[in-house]
Amino acid sequence: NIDTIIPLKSRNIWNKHQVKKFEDKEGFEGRFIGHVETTLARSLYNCDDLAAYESTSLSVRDNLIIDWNNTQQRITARDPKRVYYLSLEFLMGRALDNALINSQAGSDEPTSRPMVEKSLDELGFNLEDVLKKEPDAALGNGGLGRLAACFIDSMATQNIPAWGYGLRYEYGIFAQKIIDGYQVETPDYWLNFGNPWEIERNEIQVPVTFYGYVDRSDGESTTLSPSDWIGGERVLAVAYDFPVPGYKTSTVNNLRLWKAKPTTEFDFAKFNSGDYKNSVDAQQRAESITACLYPNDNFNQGKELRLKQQYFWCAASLHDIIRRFKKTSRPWSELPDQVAIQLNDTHPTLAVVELQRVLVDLEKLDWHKAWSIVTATFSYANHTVMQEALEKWPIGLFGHLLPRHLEIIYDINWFFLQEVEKKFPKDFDLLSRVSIIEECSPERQVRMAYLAIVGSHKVNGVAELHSELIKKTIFKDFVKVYGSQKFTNVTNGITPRRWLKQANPKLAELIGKALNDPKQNFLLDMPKLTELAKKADDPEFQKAWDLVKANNKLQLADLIKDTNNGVDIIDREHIKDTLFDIQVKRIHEYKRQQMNIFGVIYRYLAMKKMLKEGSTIEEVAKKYPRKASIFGGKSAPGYYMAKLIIKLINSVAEIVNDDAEIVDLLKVVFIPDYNVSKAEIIIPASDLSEHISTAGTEASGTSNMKFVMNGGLIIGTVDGANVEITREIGEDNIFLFGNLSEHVEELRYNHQYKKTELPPELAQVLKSIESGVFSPENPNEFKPLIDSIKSHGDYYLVSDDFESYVATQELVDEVYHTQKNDWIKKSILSVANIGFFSSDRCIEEYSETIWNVEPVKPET
Ligand code: B1H
Ligand code: IMP
Repeated sequence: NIDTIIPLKSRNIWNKHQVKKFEDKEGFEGRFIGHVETTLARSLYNCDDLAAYESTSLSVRDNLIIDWNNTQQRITARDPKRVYYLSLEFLMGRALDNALINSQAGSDEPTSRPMVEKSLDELGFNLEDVLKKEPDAALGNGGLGRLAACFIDSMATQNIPAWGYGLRYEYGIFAQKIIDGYQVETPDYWLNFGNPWEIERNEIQVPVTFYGYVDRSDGESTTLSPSDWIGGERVLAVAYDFPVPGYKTSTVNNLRLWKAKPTTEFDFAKFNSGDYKNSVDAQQRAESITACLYPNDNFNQGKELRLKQQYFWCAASLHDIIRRFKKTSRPWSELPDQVAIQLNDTHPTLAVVELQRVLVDLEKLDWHKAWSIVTATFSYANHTVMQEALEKWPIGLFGHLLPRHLEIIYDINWFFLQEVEKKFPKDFDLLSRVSIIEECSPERQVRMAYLAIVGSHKVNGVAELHSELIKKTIFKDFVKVYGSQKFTNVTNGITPRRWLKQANPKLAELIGKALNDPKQNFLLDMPKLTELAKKADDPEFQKAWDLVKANNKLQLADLIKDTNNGVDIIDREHIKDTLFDIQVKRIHEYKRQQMNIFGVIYRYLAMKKMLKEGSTIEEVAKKYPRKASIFGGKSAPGYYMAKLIIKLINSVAEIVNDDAEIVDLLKVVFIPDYNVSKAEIIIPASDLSEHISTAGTEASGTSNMKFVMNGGLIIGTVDGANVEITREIGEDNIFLFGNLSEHVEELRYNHQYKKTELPPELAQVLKSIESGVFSPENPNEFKPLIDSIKSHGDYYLVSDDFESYVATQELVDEVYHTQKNDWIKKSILSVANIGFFSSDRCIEEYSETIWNVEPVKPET
């Protein structure tokens, strides 16, 4: 249609100067130097690593933008159904290396990465050093945000017409410093040097309104008819676009993040009263909406600013989605044929209400017609059953900020409860249990998860166990009301481009060779890895496999040295026979880092006891061979117990690492400031990783998949995706232990109402902590951790699982140190069968069973 609007003359000039992608070294160098000299206004004489990073990124970005334009035009022309993935978190990490790996049109041309590497080398730069200049885009807390990042990679790779929508926080998740063993948070001002990956769209500004009142002065209208919301505060949402390149395709999708800024409207009332300063201040406050990511994982803090963030983002995104839909002049009834909106947890649930408001108040649709369009458009993924994470908003706070939306929620609830009452007459208990409004003191609350269920056509959990659990627990009554077809499962996955090829290039190469696939097309079809199983017993292949792991462990040793003021903790001479036992994830009592560190203490005490009773160090080494226990992860700033766990780990490290008696047989490390870039170094270096949550608490976990994809084995509980990982790779290749989720309730009951004994292993550990072995100056320091087990009901069941945990760790030692070939074989077989956990498979499942969308492939 462009061709008919634009005059031939203009089109000819445009075509003559068509902007082209660089395709070879020459082309790259031209772009690179051009950007250094004009965009950065620097020169040959002051081009440092930072400038090289910026200029390389801008050059690669130019290529991506050309593909982005083509992708968007193609999609506009074909006008297919599109997906909008709404997530308050996108934990992207660095972009440049990923763009270099992904951005190559055909599957046969050499990857652009080696070419750029060579070019930079000749220009006097080292690619690895240049890559390190990029700050992490850490706009997320943990698994939920990283899942969003993996999903948009897979959607682009599979040519799904999809956009991500989120917030452009000025500050990402805080940077973690460890001072005297304690976590200290410092702000993450990631935009300090600007950001070459974002395209500021100053032309796209959406006004968003808060507060105010609903005007019903006509006396005619009801809450169900078009209503006038007279807003109080107004801010603008400005779009920032981030290109999302697919792997081995020219599709480049878009991630649109919104930034809040003041309107240029002028408050005359304030000005006339001489209050100029205050009217400027009020405007300035607009920017605070997108200043900062809430740093809580699996925890709902309930702050007004968070609700403001949510509405700001939902209103701006929906406005954009609707504007695009309207360009095609279709009737509203076709919206669900053109648009699928995916809610990443309940955080974007206001979008449901906002769409209903737009349809009823602004577009004047009949309430019920509007509502059937809304529910056909949305789908909701639940990510947690943790009570403290479930979003609820006090109606006072809610109605003050969004008065019209609260009315709409009451009406949604009213019709929903009528439906329920029709099906289950007089079941008043059921009605109050499923009501979107919780009647509780001191104040009624809006239950966002219930609103998300009622407003969606599908609800899914993120691993089989979790999806079954939500049907039996938190959403049980909704299964009764809707039947179970509305509830489904899509097991999480991870992108093998970042988590195998980028993080572990040597392993990807080795696999490519073994599969006779040097171009690494298996990264698009991970179930192909099963072919690897044939090589599991091949001694040559085992040796090569082990060598890759040893090198990755050396790289992690370098990182550990860097973060430890240049002091080596890991003995490089013995790297191959030191078991790297790693637990990196957010610090949370339910993830049970405390159980891990108790296990380390148990081991240390047992070693000391042997020595004391006259064993030689060789004898000790036989029972407790070399091991490095490595931890990493952030605690929410206000989470006291999690912070105490970090301190305990660091206190134990100090004592154990300095104990000359045990001569390097055991090392304990806490790596500060765990983030995506560090994960890319840490994960490929693991022999064993820990996924030991109390059964039924971890919805899925995704790092478990990353570790296995990199040839690490798992010690884990029967929880989240561990269950399906076991099914895929075989139970011989995973170390499972602990109580099952169906017993958790009873065990908790026992702790509360019956006398339970501590297992002797744990009693011994707790005694040593209480006696001040790890905190001589303050023996009481860790008392709250001990009390939570001994006196407060041991909610996370550490005492119930500790014996089997310790016993399983001893089995791990035995296999690793006495049956190394067997260990390597397990490692190869695990990788061979991890294909199911590619996020490409997730996107196929969502596309077919929830979104009903199809790929739009580029012409070849
Ligand atoms: C997960 C969260 C989460 N589940 C609230 N829920 C938040 C909840 O800021 N908040 O208020 C932030 C995050 N995060 C994680 O999602 C699960 O714990 C993991 O098990 C799961 O793998 C991941 C992705 O599905
Ligand atoms: P939007 O869908 O209006 O947000 O546009 C996103 C991008 O898609 C634009 O910047 C264009 O690159 C492309 N696009 C949108 N509409 C058209 C069109 O009518 N013809 C060609 N390209 C379009």
